[in-house]
Amino acid sequence: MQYSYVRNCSGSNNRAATFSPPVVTIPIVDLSKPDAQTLIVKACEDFGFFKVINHGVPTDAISKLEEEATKFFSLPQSDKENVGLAKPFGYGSKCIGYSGDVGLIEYLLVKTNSQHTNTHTLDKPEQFRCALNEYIEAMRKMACEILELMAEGLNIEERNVLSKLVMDEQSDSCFRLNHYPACPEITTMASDNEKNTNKVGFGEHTDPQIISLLRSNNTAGLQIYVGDGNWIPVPPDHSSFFVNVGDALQVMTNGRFKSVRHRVIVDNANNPRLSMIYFVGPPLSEKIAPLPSLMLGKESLYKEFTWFEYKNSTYHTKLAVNRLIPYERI
Ligand code: GA4
Repeated sequence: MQYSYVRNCSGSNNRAATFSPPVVTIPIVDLSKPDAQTLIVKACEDFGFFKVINHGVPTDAISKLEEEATKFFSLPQSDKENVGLAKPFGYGSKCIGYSGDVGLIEYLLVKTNSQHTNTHTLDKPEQFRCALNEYIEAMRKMACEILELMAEGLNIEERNVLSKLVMDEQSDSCFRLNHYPACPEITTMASDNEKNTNKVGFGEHTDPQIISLLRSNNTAGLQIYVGDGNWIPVPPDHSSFFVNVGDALQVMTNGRFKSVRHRVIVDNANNPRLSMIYFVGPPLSEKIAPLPSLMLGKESLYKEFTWFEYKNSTYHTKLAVNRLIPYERI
């Protein structure tokens, strides 16, 4: 079957072309199986992206937060804004970051080492805060497990070389709730590419952190870039998690793992999309450099930098920019 597909979405040529998209199966890692570590490493090398099943996160923690988030996003605009506008933490609507990116989205971005969200204007702030804390704790646990499996899969003796960054009290992790309102069908004669441009929920980007753990309701929208102009829709699965490799992990593995370019296209005529993402960031003072045990005489592809430096530079870029380029050794 021929599909009308969009080529070169990440830059140069935005003309639509008709061709068969590659058949890409998103890797699935069953955390309860002994081959999990091998599959994780392969998925991070091939896509920088995989789906996790049998994760052990209590269904109750997920549904409680989903319920609270749904209540929050259905509040009057002024109540949502009263929790504090995103700078970068807080409530944001349409505007993402400081460089003029916009999307069909509203969100709540919070730090995870101390709950900075001012929820006093909410009807039941305690309920929301508890649900957030319980969920974030479950994410921290899962992030540790995945990072330890990664280290094992990479044959690194120090099993906690990555997971210790999450456990560190100074870990600079954060969490975001994204709400993409249902968007009525665009009924113009626009090409698929134009329609995609009109319906950007969250523009294409890579995550700057180590890994990100994403869970959404059953509404589609997430797409990953697999090269050669091909964007692959990720079928939603509300009972699983999706893991993104971030820029920091790409550097720590000296380019062996790929930080995945992804975006959200809002194509949901009836159902809003709700996603919850935990971003695993190292302490601000942490040097981001290839792990010595992976180098064995090899040259680093990157100049050394701290997470503080990288994060700062990140906040002054547009979403779509490849933020690692200035740190590449030529
Ligand atoms: C992308 C990953 C996380 O959502 C985020 C985003 C951050 C923001 O929304 O404030 C950024 C974006 C993200 C990367 C480039 C900059 C910063 C918006 C933006 C344009 C919270 C993060 O850490 O980086």
